[in-house]
Amino acid sequence: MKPLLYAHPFASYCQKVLIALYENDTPFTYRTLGPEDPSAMSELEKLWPLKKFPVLVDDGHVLLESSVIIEYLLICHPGPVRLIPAEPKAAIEVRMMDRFFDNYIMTPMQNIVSNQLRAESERDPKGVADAKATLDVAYGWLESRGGWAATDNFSLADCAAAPALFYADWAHPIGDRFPHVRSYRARLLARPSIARTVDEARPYRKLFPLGAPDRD
Ligand SMILES: N[C@@H](CCC(=O)N[C@@H](CS)C(=O)NCC(=O)O)C(=O)O
Repeated sequence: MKPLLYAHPFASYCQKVLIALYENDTPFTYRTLGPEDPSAMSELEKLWPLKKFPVLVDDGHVLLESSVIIEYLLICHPGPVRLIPAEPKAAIEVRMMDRFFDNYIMTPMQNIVSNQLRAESERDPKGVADAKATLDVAYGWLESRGGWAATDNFSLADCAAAPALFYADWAHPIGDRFPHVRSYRARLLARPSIARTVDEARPYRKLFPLGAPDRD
């Protein structure tokens, strides 16, 4: 049986896992979440009451959390692209950067986006200002490291970075003072597995509450 992935093409954490699947050409069944098929969301809720996605079901196991799902795939459905280096210290660096992209790029980006989805009376301008400030510090820290990899040693951290930087640049543009981060984002978007996730999400851009920019 192929693994079953509950996901939506426009959702950033789902793209993170889809990139890993596409990198290794891993066969899987895509259970698309969305209003067109409410039964998929009911199934997801039974598996994971918090209804966060992606969720992977494989061989009787329910896997939560994008990073854990990717680690699981590397063990149970390995392919030519290792995504986590065998060398332990290099693996720690990759996991650290994965946490960086999730916690300090993806999270503030999601905060800005979810604020915009709320009713006007429930919006939180201070929360948005804080999220933008966090993004600027995070962009600056990444800039000081020269961006990240996106090379032949493509990794879990690049899987996390791609959707995080993709949407963060829409929510709070990566300014000219961060040229390494901008070029890293462009390198990521040129990679076939990532370009594929961007293309698959294109029909849903109208869902982006800030208005998707006419680029990328
Ligand atoms: N830490 C989780 C985050 C998952 C997450 O926030 N997913 C979003 C979609 S990108 C979601 O479930 N949104 C719906 C919701 O929050 O109810 C992971 O790494 O998988």
